[in-house]
Amino acid sequence: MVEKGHPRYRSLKLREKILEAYHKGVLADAGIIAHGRGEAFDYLIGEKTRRPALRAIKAAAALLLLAEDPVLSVNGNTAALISEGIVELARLLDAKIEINLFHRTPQRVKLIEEILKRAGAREVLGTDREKLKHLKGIKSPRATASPRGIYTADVVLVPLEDGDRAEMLKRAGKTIITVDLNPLSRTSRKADISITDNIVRAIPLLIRYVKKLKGCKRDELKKILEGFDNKKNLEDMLRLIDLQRMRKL
Ligand code: PTJ
Repeated sequence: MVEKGHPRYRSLKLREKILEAYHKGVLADAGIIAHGRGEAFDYLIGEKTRRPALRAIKAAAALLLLAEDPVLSVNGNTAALISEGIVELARLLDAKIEINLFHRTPQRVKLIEEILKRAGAREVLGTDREKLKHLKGIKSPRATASPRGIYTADVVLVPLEDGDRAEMLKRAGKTIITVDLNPLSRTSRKADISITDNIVRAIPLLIRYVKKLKGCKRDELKKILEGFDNKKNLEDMLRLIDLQRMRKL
């Protein structure tokens, strides 16, 4: 039982959630390690949404609203931490939700589908009832996609994504948004928009921005996107976790 006054209260509560999901079989073994890596980066950024992340969230909201066929990709960690948020975001954007697992097993697909349905999802793509296709003929188990989802999507939100998969999505011509606490990861560097923030903070903020920008004209949304530079934004984020400077604090 974590005490509310504990300085790591929120972080420890997330750990409990992750461990519970792991014991239920929702998470891949590697999901725990990935969470630990995320925790370390979260600690370094001060466990709060920093300005560059907010800029990326605003740009992501604009891009998702401009998209013709947006898809929200869900893996084990995302389902364990923020399934209700994903479902609400999909509803606001009229986007599809697709299960996309790096360590895919029929049992995990089933459990994640149940979680998403319980969270209110009407339809979940990427299950074993569908015949998945390979992105642009890339014959890799990392390149599978639902023919009605990621395969035909123009914009894909892929939180906590593995670098190989992110590369394949780019090779298949997708515009990708990621949420990844590690600004140095291959995924953060490959993505068109990288939100360096904890997914439990980023998705509610993304929902807020989508609601705020929903009434904007396409030109206004395009202007927001034009003013966003992902490389510069990642550099700004890295400067925030400059350890040399932190030591002097
Ligand atoms: O459920 P599966 O089978 O699809 O597997 C999912 C994992 C996460 C195991 C798989 O995609 C993987 O191995 O990912 P990586 O390569 O470890 O990358 C995950 C990234 O997410 C790392 O850069 C972490 O720092 C980051 N991360 C972890 N937890 C969070 C996070 N980013 C944002 N919010 C978090 N809560």
